[in-house]
Parts: sequence; structure tokens; C-alpha cells
Amino acid sequence: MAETETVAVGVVDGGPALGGFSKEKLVEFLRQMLLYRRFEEKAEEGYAIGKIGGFCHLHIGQEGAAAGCILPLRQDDYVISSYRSHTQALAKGLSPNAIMAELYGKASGTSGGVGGSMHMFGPDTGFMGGHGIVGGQAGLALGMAWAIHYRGGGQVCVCFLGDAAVNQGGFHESMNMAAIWGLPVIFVVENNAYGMGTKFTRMSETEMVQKAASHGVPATVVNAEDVLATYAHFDGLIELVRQGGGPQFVDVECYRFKGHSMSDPVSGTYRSKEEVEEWTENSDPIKYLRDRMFSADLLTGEELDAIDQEVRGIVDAAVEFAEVAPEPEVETLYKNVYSEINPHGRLFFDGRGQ
Ligand SMILES: Cc1ncc(C[n+]2csc(CCOP(=O)(O)OP(=O)(O)O)c2C)c(N)n1
Ligand SMILES: [Mg+2]
Repeated sequence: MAETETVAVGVVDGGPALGGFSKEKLVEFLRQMLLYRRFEEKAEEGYAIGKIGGFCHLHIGQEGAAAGCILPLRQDDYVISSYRSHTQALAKGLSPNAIMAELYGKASGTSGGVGGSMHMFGPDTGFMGGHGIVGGQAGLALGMAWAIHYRGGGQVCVCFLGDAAVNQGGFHESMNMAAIWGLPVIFVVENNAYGMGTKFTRMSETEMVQKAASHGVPATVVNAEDVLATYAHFDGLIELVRQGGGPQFVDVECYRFKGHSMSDPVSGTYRSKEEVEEWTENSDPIKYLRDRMFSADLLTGEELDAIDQEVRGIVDAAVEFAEVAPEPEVETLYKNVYSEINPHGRLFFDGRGQ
């Protein structure tokens, strides 16, 4: 269960509330997380029946991190992430249709169907990928934070990383430079305790928050099972960073309910079936919020069903969209691989075998 107990029932703007959030806001959190869950379930199904190929890493169980860290952001703020990022893309405002079409490898996908599950992109919404190299996005986040600083504008860059990324060199170089330049970036570790089949405690002699200490970056911990605490925490941090407070590091505790990827079993030699069952039963961010809303009389069973039906409809429509979307043209195989202009100003791939 979430350890952060910030929730209290009260009144906000004349209406009933939980943890200082209005009923409307609470319903939005629940709706968002249910959308992520139903979307991932459809992705899982699509993969199982061979409609989706390649790699596919699901975010089921970690929805509180996507909602709590991203929903407080502005549209023009940036988010960058790892390969486990379908739901973060949804949270930042990418269309479910385009994300599903990308999973299906279709031309209407976020990356024209050539990126697949690991490479969702939506520059218009500030979602800057979807990156397959563990920790690789840290350096890119640093660059984006530098661009924000250079251009002005008060944006913030949130960089999601897995717990295995904090032992990568590029992560530490990025933290160091962000600190000395005071850049507007929040490094967020979605700490699900495992990097594939290796437990974090087996690959690190120090606690997660200590990773930031040598760089002088303030570090905090929040439990993403409690989306309200996570949202409140990030709302405050984002404002601090936006006002020029410099970088932050957050250890966001969560648990992955599914296997590392669709090709891995849910549990294996590295974690027991009982462990997964325990977390799935007792630390589900959706159940946690739902139950709190039920006990505060802020949600009825009928309301919950209606929200669930609505998001299921969105996801079903995304699948239908992806099913009929066109395949990418064969020529797109050559796009975005090398720069299209050579030093002589001519296209590399102009059919003349240069
Ligand atoms: C530089 C690099 N090394 C190894 C891999 C292979 N690899 C893919 S995912 C992964 C584990 C990453 O775990 P974590 O960062 O905790 O993220 P999670 O999968 O838990 O979200 C590894 C080692 C890689 N993609 N990039
Ligand atoms: Mg991990």
C-alpha cells in the first residue's frame, strides 16, 4: 500500500473533495488511468494475436506515475521517456488512434509506422519519445532543458528513466551538467525495482535517492500507487523548476504487473508468482483511487462503469482506426535513417545508388 498519506476528505470550491482535489479532478485522474490500463490491455491482445510485432513493453501497474507526473504539466512542457511509454504518450496528449496505429506499424502512427512500440513521438504535444537505449534519453533531456534555458519561455522537461538507467554513465553526466547550469529538468525514475530480470538491490550498493547526492540535485521519493500524492508532489516540483530552481530527481516507486516485455513471462526465476500477485492485489493505483473515492462517497459503481465504458470505447475505436489505416510506403524504409542531404546538397537516396 502507498506509504504517502496526504489524503484528507474536505471541500474544494464548494464541492466535496479528497486530498484537496475536486470531484471533477478525481474523476479525471481515474478516467486517465483507466484509459491507460484499457489501452495496454488492447495492446497486449493485439500482440498476442500477431497484429502487433517487434518489441512491446507494457506499463500496466505503473499508471499512477504517468498520471501523477505528467498531468500537472503544461502542453508546451516536454516529456521524454524510455521504450515503456505508451501511457506517458497518452498522458501528454497524443491521440490513442495514432499510438495504436504506431503499434500496428501503420502509416497513420505517431512515427509513420516505422518506430513501433518503443518509438512513440508527438513533438506537437511535447512528447519527445520513446527511446530504446537504456538511459539514452537523459542526454537528450539535458539538451532540451538547455534549449528551454537558452530560448526562455519557462518550460520544464520531465525525463522518465527506469531504475536500471541510473547506473549508466550518460545519466550521471546529464545530472552533473543540469546541476551546474541550473537547468529546468526533472529526472524521474520509475522505480519498479527491476531492470529486466535483475533486482535494483543486486546492482546498486546505494539507495536510489543517493544517486543524485553527488551532483547536488535535490532528491525526493513518492509512491505512485497514490496518484493524488504523486500529482501534488509533482505540481509543486514543476512550479519550483519553472521558476528557475534548477534540476530535481524523483524516485517514483511503482511495480510492473506484467513481464518486462510481451516476450517475457509475468514472473520467472527473478520474481515469484506470489510476489506479483501480492502487488497486483494490494498496490494497484487504479483500485487505490477507486476505493478512496468509494469510501468518501465521491464515486458510485454506476459512475465507475460509465467511465470504464467510455474509455473502452476510445480504445476500441483506436483499434478499428489502426486496423484500417494504410501501411507505410516501401520508400519510407529509407527515410530518417541517414541525413537526406549529402555535403554536395544532393539526396542520398535518389535512386542512383550514391
Ligand atoms: C544501453 C542498453 N543496455 C542494455 C539494454 C537492454 N535492456 C533493455 S531494457 C533493459 C532493462 C531496463 O530496466 P529499467 O531501466 O529498470 O526499465 P524498466 O524496463 O523496468 O521500465 C535492458 C538492460 C538497452 N536497451 N540499452
Ligand atoms: Mg525497472
